[in-house]
Amino acid sequence: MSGYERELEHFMDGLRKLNPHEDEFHQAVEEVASSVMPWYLQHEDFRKAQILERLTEPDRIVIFRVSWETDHGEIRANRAWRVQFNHSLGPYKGGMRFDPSVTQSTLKFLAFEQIFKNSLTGLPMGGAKGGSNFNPKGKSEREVMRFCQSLMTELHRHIGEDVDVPAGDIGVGAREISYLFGQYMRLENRWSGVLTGKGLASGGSAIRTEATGYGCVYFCEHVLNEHGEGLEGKLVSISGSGNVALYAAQKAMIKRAKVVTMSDSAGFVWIPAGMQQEHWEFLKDLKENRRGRIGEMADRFDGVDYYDGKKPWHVECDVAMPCATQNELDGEDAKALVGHGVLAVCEGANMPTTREAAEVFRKHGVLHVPGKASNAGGVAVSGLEQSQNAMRVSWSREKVDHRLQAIMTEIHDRCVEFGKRNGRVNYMDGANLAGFEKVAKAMLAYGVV
Ligand code: NDP
Ligand code: 2IT
Repeated sequence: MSGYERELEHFMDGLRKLNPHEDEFHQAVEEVASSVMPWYLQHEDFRKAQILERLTEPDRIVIFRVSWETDHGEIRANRAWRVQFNHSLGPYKGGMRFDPSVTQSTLKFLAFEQIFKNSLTGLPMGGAKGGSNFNPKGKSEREVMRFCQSLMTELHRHIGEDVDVPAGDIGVGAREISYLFGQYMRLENRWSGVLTGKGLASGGSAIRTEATGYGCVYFCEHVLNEHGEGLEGKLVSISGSGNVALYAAQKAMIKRAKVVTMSDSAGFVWIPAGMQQEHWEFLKDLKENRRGRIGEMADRFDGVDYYDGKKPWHVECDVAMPCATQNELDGEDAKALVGHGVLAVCEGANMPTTREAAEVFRKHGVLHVPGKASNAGGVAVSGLEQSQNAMRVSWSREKVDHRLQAIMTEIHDRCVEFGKRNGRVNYMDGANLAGFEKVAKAMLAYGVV
């Protein structure tokens, strides 16, 4: 074992002891610590200041009960959190997730990732995440509204446009953000850019809906170009059919790539000839308006096959874009992708690959981009929404898209600067190092706080 590995082991042992039963949080920290430990060991001033130890302890976590009433008059109580992890670079910023699988560990891992993602965007944003174990599936409009109002009745005292600015994530889209924003205004009697992802009529930014998926494809194009390839004609396998997946698919189609899969939590569809506009429109309506299952696509279209209970990673592709959820792509899936000669994996979701999968990609030289780089377009446009709200202006689609493309290019440049070795870029190390260094420098400058 090398000195670096011993230090990493020692650090991770301490973190696990301090945060028992938080596997996802351990996984996210280990991924960052593995990349930055050699740098950390060489920088005595940062070590003495215990920057890594301090950066893995959240500033605070707010935990609260959300009581609400069903349409039948039954009382329900859910648990909600806001993890305010680090605000060295700006006000806390990060989404809210509503899903029955949400635990404190999930939100700590997501808030931790968000610190470095936000750092990479170059915009002044700290890292946070929140959410609840509430399941929006099967709930009526009014039930979702009452839940959002009850949640905001507590959350409003912990957020603010210069304090903490939540947004959407799994289970939280424009509908939920509007209910949350409406209740915030009722309680505070003032309009401010306290949430992002708002509707266009209520101060939202153009392109925010599309930003994560579009940004992921812009980034992917840079990755391929950097290594002598292009996106046109490539087979792209996407998982998920939510906000990120839908707009990744749309932009990939615009770039003339062939989108061969999409999925949801029940199964996946394979479209060997590549997704067409009519498929995309059907899927968008199915997921956004009818909240149905993806299997319906196979009933509606010839040339679309549905595989119940399966993940898309065993189908042939050149590029994989996991856009559903954490740890959705495991070691076996990674081996199947490598077997088909996958060139690049660009994460639209946060930490969608398991440790084993990441190791398989590393061993086989697959260009593996962590979400904190490739999915940063969403929070970047959230940052632009904050600027527009503060200035009381609204920019055109063209202007925001232009800024988004420029930010994704800058993030790619940073990954190359910090991660290029022998003509190939290690995006995992590049993103982690570039994101970490900026936060670490800010923390060192602030002294012992
Ligand atoms: P949505 O709620 O819009 O969509 C989530 C999609 O993932 C749905 O297709 C859902 O299927 C599927 N899914 C959810 N849980 C599972 C699971 N356990 N197994 C398989 N599939 C699952 O969320 P988003 O598109 O907003 O988020 C997707 C990912 O992208 C998340 O990791 C999120 O953190 C990340 N992300 C989101 C950003 C944003 O701006 N929204 C920004 C950056 C990252 P079903 O329809 O069956 O529920
Ligand atoms: O994971 C993420 O970056 C998001 N869910 C978006 C966060 C935001 O504040 O727009």
